Parts: sequence; structure tokens; C-alpha cells
Amino acid sequence: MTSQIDHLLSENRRFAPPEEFARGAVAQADLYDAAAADREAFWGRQAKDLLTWAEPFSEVLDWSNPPFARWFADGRLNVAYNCLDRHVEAGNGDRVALLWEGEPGDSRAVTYAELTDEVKRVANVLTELGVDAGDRVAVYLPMIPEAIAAMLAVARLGAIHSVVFGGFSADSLRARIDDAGAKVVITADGGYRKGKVSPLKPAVDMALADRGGQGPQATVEHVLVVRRGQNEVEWTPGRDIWWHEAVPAASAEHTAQAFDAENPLFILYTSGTTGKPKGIQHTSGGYLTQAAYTHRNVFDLHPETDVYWCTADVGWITGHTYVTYGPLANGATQVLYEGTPDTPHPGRWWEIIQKYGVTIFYTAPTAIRSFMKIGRQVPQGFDLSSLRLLGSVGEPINPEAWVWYREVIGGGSTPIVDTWWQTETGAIMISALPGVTETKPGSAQVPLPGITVDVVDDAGAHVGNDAGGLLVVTEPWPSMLRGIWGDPERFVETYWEKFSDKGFYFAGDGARRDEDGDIWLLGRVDDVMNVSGHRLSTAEIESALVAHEATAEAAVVGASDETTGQAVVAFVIIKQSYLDKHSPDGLAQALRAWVSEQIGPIARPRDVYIVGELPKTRSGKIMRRLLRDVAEGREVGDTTTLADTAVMSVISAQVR
Ligand code: 6R9
Repeated sequence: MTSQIDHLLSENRRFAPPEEFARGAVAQADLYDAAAADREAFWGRQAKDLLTWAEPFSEVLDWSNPPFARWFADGRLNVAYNCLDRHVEAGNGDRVALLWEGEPGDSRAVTYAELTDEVKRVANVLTELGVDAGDRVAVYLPMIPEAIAAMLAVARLGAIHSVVFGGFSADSLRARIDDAGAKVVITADGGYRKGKVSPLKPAVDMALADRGGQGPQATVEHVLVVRRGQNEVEWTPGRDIWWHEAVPAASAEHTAQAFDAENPLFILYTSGTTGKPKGIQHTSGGYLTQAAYTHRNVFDLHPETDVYWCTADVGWITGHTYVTYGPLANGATQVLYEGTPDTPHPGRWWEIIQKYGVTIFYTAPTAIRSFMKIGRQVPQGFDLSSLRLLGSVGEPINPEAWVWYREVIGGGSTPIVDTWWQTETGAIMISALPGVTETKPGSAQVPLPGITVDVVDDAGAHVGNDAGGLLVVTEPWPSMLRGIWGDPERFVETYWEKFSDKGFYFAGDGARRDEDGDIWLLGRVDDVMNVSGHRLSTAEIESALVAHEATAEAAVVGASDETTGQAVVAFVIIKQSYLDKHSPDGLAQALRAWVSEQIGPIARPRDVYIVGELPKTRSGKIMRRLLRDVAEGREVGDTTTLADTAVMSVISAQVR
């Protein structure tokens, strides 16, 4: 860790915004002054300027019952109206909202008028299916326009969506449907991934299978199925409905009703330190305000001329805020791509940028690093000159990747915004402003105007410049999570207890301030891994591993990986009866496949080491730090607190 930090802090390249960019930028330096002068008034102005309210709010923030915040609480609005109808009413119905590109090469342009129409029809279908304000609807779809229409139709009804990433397994889907008590599931037969159809409906059928009265089959009344993959699917009459039959037949008349600003908008599950994923809850007015504000100012959005592309899947928070809500609230034109970056050829993304003249591009460091590995000749085969701004999100971006991104993709001139935020924060918190900030490769730098963060020691004291500590948010912000679905205690415990005397939000990230006061993110301080920008918990994967009949015990660590940031490495003790009958290689393969099946391919361990023992303290706690040393090929650290100090040399020998 120390050598990594030293390396980071020796980075001293600086990049000022290009003059012309700075002159025309949406966000100017005075935005900081406006927010500093009166933070609440500032957010009140953003909410009024960026959104259309059916009933205005009289109070910006109610923080009388911390950590349960209420923003714009007596205001009323409809989120879908703000993303759709009002743009049509303003005469922009013909503007393209979605430039959709399917993986096999089919494409569709959807205007704001068309998307509004579609969402109204879907809202009518959902109403017929019994969905009402406050009901939960699970969405399990590929990256197709219907995914966005589904989210907005649910929002339009004041209901709550829970989008589950299409790469998650039937079991993960089942757990999420069950936890939220969803009434309807919206899915597709399948979607295209890596050149072939990857089925989705069978996972829904498995998730809803009756396992003795309990579980999702008890709450889910209907499954609405988009036809995309044309793969054969099983059908449960009465429960299952084809989208292409129900939606076109429904009326396109639907008046959006206004809901309270604090009406729940969605639940999104994310990994925490324990095995059970947390259903992070977001509400309407504050979330949409900060989504629109950050999307406009951080990405310097000029909606009449820009073509924006965020590569995130709607199954993640980045897809919620920077594919669905932020861009559509701002009336942007954006690219939506169904497939993988390297199908059918390694230049697919660059080909899409060239085809649509993308001007603003937002992706993750893991993608950039894998393109670096393939080499610059691939992107250099395409015309990327339309790009004027690049963004990064999901994990720390190493300076080498940052500089490569700017040079090779950005033609050596585009500003890069490295945006730090979380599922819980709802929207970007720390980032450069592209027309204002002199950027530093590898550092997310400064909180946005209106956001207050700090780096503190374990007692909550500010660490000052040139020092490291924990990242906290010191004051409530509009798009902050409002809770964990069904578990208010866990919400308080996870985020607010550590610094309860100060009222700080504990983000779970280590950070460092450099001598200029700029912030560098250093990764998680808890048992959460970050693999390709996706959060995975060690506990969740361990519990999947021990659920396999061959496993006696398992420990999982995140080991640094050149491409994915971190990789899942598992140390597993196998039951003797299985060791007698199977080879270690065969067992390791079987366990990797098992985890992939249980949780999803993103959780599949890079390495599974079959070992005889795990390093434990006298109190029985597994010392993952030592396993990480082994996984990263380092000399093993201090073992003196182990119950059996010899165990690490045995493990090291077994791994080698
Ligand atoms: C948006 C998103 C959140 C965690 C977060 C941190 C890491 C995200 C980062 C970053 C360094 C950045 N993270 N952005 N670390 N620099 N620009 O990714 O949400 O999936 O909830 O992950 O990701 O560790 O705590 P989520």
C-alpha cells in the first residue's frame, strides 16, 4: 500500500482546461462561490432551475431527525414527467433521446416524443397489472430502450423499481425480488452478449419457482417479457405477458400524477461487509436534482449539440443516474449500447463513437486498462475527433491509464473528470469541473460545489494536507440514500455510527489529501472488493463457496489485478472425502463455476487455492491480510497473532 501511495503522490503532471472549453463551459468558477455563500439556498436554486415542480417546496432540507434526511419535502413532482413530457411540451419532442445500438449491429433512434409515448403505454399496462404507487417492480433486462422505458414507467406511477443486473444469477435475482417483495418482474427472453443470445427469462422462471410456499412466487403476480433474443422460453399462462402484445395495445394517454419529493424512486442492491446485499433506497426530488445538476455541470452538457455516452449498464447505480435519470432530465441525446466492448471486434466502442459523433464519453478504469493492453492501434483506426470530454468512474484510475485515456482516446486535449461517488451517494460527489479545474492524473480532487467532504482520522479529526485517513461526507446532500430497504438499523450502523458524535457519513473508502488539499481515493477499508468497478463482498462469495458440498471452509480476498483493479482470490479447505476422489485442479474449476452460477459471472474467482488450513487468530478470526500477501505474491507479513504461526508457510507452499 505504501509504495502504491508514494507512486501516486510522485505524480505531478497537471492539465489546465483548454481555453475555448473553459470559455464555453456550463460550470464556471463562481459556482463554488454561490454554493459556499449559502449551501441550502444553492441547492434550492438548483432544484427550481433544473426541475419542473407540480407544487413548489417551501423548505430545502429537513435534518431534524438525522441521519434520516428530507429534501424539498413539501414539494411535489413527477420524475418521469421531468425526464420526458416537459421536453416534448417545450418543443423538443423530435430531439433524439436514445441512439441505441444492438450488439449484432441493429440500431434504433428513439426521440423524446416516442419515448414519452412508450412510457405512457407501459405505465398503463403496469396499472392494469395492479401496480400502484409504492409497489415494487423488479427490472431484469439487457441494455435495450425498453429498460429505460420500464424504469420511467414505474417512476411515473410513483412505484419503486429494483433493477437487477442481467448478469446476476437466478439465485441473486430471487433474493432481491424476495427482499423487496416485488409485485411484477419486467424481463426479456434474452439479450446479446459476446456474439450470442444470453437468456434471461429462464433465470426469472427459476427465481420464481415454488420452493414451499415462501419466497418471491408469493408476491410476484406478473412477468412482463420483452422479445429481444428470440430464444425459446417457457410460458406460465396468466402470469406471463409479452411486452410486444400488451404495450402497443395500451393507450398512449397517461397524465403524470405528482408525488411527494420524498416518494421512494428505487431500491438498488449493493454489496456490503456481510453476506446479504443491501437494498439502497433513493427518493425522488433530491435524487433527481443532484442527478441533473451533476450531469450538467460535470459533463458540461450542451443538450442541443452534445452526443453523450455512458457505458454503464442500468443494473448499476451509474446506469441509473448517468444513463436514465441525469441525461433524460437534462434533455440530452445519448448512445445506448447493448453489448460487450469487443464484439464482434476489439474496436467496437470506438466504431460507435465514430458512427454517432460522441462528444462526451464516460466509462470505467478497468475498461481503459483492458484497451491499453490490446494497444493503441485499435482506437487509432477510428475517428475519435468528436470527443471533447472524458469521464471515469468506479475505482481509482491509475495515472498511466489516465494519461493513456487522454492521449489515445482524447487526442491529447480533452479534459478528464475522475468522478468519485457510490450507490449510496446517488450522484457524483467529488470531481473536477472540466472548464475550471486544473486536473491531476489519478486524483478525484475536489468536492463539487454544494458538497462537503473531509479526510479524517479514526476519531473523526481532520487530517490536514499531505496526510491519509478515511473519507467522510460532513453534511447531508440531496441525492443521499434515505435508508436500507427494510433495515433502518443497518443503515444507521453501517454509515453513521462510526462518526455519530460528528454526524459524518462514513463512506468506507480510504483517502489521502496531497499538499494542495486535493483528494486521492485509495480503495475500500472494509471487506468489500472492487472488481472491474463492481462491488463484491468477501462474505457473500465465502458463503457461496461453503454452500458447495465439497467445501469445508473458505476465505476470500481481493488481490490487486492489472486489468480489473482487484480480483477475487479464494482459499478453500476441501472435505477429505472429496479430496480422495477429485483432483485439486478439478475441484478449483468446479468451485469457480459454482460461484459464477450462485452469484453471477462477475463474482467468479480468478484463483481458487485448495489449502489444508486457514490463518486464524486465537479468537478464530481469519486474517485475510496474510492471505492477500500470498495472493499478491508478496512476502507474508506479521504472523505473530496467529493461533498457529506455522500455518502460513504451509499455505504459501501449497499455493506455489
Ligand atoms: C459509482 C460507483 C462505490 C465505490 C466507492 C469507491 C469506488 C467509485 C471512484 C471510486 C476511486 C473513483 N469508486 N468511483 N474510487 N475513484 N472515481 O461506482 O458506485 O458501485 O456503489 O461503488 O467504488 O471505493 O466506495 P458503487
